[in-house]
Amino acid sequence: MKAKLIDGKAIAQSIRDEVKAAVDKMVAAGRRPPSLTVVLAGKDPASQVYVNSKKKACAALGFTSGEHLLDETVSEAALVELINKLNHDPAVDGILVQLPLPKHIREQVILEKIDPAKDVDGFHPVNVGRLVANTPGLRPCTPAGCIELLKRAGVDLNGAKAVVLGRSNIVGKPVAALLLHEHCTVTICHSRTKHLRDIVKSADVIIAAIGKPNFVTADMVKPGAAVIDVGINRLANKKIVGDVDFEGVGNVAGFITPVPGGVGPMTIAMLMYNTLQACRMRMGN
Ligand code: BQF
Repeated sequence: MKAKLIDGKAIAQSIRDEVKAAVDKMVAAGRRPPSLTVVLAGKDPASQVYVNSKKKACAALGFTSGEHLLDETVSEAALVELINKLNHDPAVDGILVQLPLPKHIREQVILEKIDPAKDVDGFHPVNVGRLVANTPGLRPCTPAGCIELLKRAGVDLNGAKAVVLGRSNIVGKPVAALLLHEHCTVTICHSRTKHLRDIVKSADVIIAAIGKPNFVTADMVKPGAAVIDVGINRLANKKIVGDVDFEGVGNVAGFITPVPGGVGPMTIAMLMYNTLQACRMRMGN
């Protein structure tokens, strides 16, 4: 492999160390630590793993955490009622509703009920507006993690051509906005894009968030490009792979993230960072 490996696990650990240092200072000054409450409806095994990682991360940083495990048949009204209660609870800094929600619940209805000041996933329309306007607010964790990986690996974003593969509200659209604010020239490609391979080949920075194993191959990558793989795909043999052909692309790219151990750990680290920020903002600094 020619590319420099961007170690998401190590970078996520340094961010968690920075957050922990800030929490230790708060507590030494006599204040309570940040607190995160996670709401999980149903028993999706991947969601259960994610919720447990978030609880573990809270404990390791000295945050307090709460958990509401609801039956998958929970009504939209009952979920809204719980969120209202958490919105009004002064001991709760961050509220995270684990996605995906059961199919009978409208995700957008629920996300709009969360107090924007406690919206540590950054999905409330108010925080989406702040993201697009580039004003202070809580940023979505996975997109923010992608930017931190690029910056801490020393990738020069100023004037770079960035191509985002995928146009979801959770990754593609917000990461494109963040790259724009870092002064990239940004193109979003999706399933209807014409000449996608040529567009990707022109990129200095590639963010792959489409959910197709081995979608990005070496012939689509400009030599020296930085490749961030957001994909999490489970193959028939149970192996987890990203959207990028890691072996092939690793011989052409300048920087590449692995899966697992790339963007995934950053999502959790940025959630901890957002919870600290939400706590500080609510305490008035
Ligand atoms: C790693 C997520 C899709 C849908 C809902 C570390 C995570 C994943 C991978 C993790 C994700 C993905 C999370 C690795 C949280 C990231 O070592 O590669 C951590 O826990 N994630 C989620 O909460 O909801 C999702 C992906």
